[in-house]
Amino acid sequence: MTRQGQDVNKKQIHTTKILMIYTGGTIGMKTSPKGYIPAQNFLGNQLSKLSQFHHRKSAVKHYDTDKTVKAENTPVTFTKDSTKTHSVVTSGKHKSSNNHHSHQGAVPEWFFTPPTKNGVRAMFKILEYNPLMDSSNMAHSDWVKIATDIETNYELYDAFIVLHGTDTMAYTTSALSFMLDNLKKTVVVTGSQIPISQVRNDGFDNLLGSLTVAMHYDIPEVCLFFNNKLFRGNRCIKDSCSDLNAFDSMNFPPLVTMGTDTRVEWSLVRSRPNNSETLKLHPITDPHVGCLRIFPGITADVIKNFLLPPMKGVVLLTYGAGNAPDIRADFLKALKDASDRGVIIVNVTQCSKGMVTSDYAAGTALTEAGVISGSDMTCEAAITKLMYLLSRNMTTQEVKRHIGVNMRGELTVLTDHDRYTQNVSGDDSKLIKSVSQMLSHPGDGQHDWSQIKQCLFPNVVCMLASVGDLQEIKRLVEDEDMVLKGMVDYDHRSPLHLAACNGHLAVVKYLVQNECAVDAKDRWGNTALSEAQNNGHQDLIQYLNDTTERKKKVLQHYVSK
Ligand code: ASN
Repeated sequence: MTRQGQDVNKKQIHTTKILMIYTGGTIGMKTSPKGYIPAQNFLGNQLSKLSQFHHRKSAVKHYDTDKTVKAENTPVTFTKDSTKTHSVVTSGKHKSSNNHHSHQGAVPEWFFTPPTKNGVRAMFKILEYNPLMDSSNMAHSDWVKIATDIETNYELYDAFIVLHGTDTMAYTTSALSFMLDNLKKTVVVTGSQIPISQVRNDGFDNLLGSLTVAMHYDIPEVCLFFNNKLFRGNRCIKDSCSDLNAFDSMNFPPLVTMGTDTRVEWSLVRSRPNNSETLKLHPITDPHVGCLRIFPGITADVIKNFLLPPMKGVVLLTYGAGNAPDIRADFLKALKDASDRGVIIVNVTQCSKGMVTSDYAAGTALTEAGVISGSDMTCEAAITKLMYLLSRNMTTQEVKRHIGVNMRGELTVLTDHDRYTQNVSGDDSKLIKSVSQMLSHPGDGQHDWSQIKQCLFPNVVCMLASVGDLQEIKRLVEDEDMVLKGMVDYDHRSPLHLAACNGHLAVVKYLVQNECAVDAKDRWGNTALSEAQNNGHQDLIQYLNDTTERKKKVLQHYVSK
């Protein structure tokens, strides 16, 4: 999965070719009496002076040894009078303005980073849009332009970086994720809160981090890089306009975290499409969607008017786990009338963490009014998904069905296994409630203790599995009639995950024999096998692989009967 190069000492350097699409945003802005403004031909010039982005020695060496680059691209000149036209193919809506004469000095056509310790370096070109934009000016046609530029240059580059303003970045990453179907290359969108032109800035690290990801790893997704983290693009929100840690992905962990080491959560990365087809671009052409945040006292007239034509799809931002006033007949009728007319209404929570569930009657009433659950989608993902689906040639019923489908990793679909494990999990909230009730009514013994036991046991067994105490696990199973099947802790980690992670083969064997599911995934998508692999427990890898194989054979036998 990596593009890891060879040992640098052996001088075998792997070069990753990257197209950097520069749309605007703070990262490349400069100061003016009115505040930061986008400046044409400015960022490339800044980068060319920074050796982490443009290492002249690497560039010269490259041209001395690699003739192919010369052949397939217009030659680079590093002199002031470069007049060569850029060989990037553009979608043509805006002018591309790189490699120009500028009062700032010449900008190289190709930039070369120095090689990393893994023997990998990037060579990249900047495709600068003209005009550069503050991202608050972006419209769906701009997303289509970016997607078209990726599509047009898809075969020429290994990976793509999009430089973008932060204000609407999460909308763009979501929209790109839907439009770019069958994506097999890495697309990283980044920007900054402070321009690179300032002495203290976050643009430098964000850009270098994005380059590091794009040059080393094959992550076939549209991602967003910010403050040392790579997120899935359609899971992010901008949640701070002042912190450098401006983005978060509350319902899905980062794909990559950079500290002194770089940690890639491969089990979370979407698999590369297994086909011989190339990228397919499905442009967003229908912007007739809206977003309505409910609040106490919102009138039915406001809702009715909001849902009038030309509105075709609406993201309804509801309270908590997808709740809305269920005793207000006028409110529900306004939604139902619109839904019956074919307006698609998607339920997304106003909370930044959590998902729409059917736990409350106040949520179920919305379902009865024709509102569809958006699960744990961000508002940005839900809006762009609606636009995308409405732009495809689909019936209303098909659009409705696709809202709940996990198309690009944008939402969580609860499986039966998840639902089952929720009932037997050591969920903290249930535990705390039981303890608090027991403390209030100590005399009421038997009932409270059984509840507490039910909540505590999964956590206790997980702890015992992680320290390898097989004897105590056996005792609990026998004395307490405990069922291990489906047991998980608050991170959906089963005792099997913990035993595998810590290398306890005897415990693992016992748990498997007692129906702990080998293929169960924890909150981050890890299985017992991936835990054993990540921690180098060879005996366990062998055992779990054999078990999986055996299970497959039994299944095949069963199916063929
Ligand atoms: N207004 C800027 C933009 O979105 C904000 C930024 O990039 N930090 O273009």
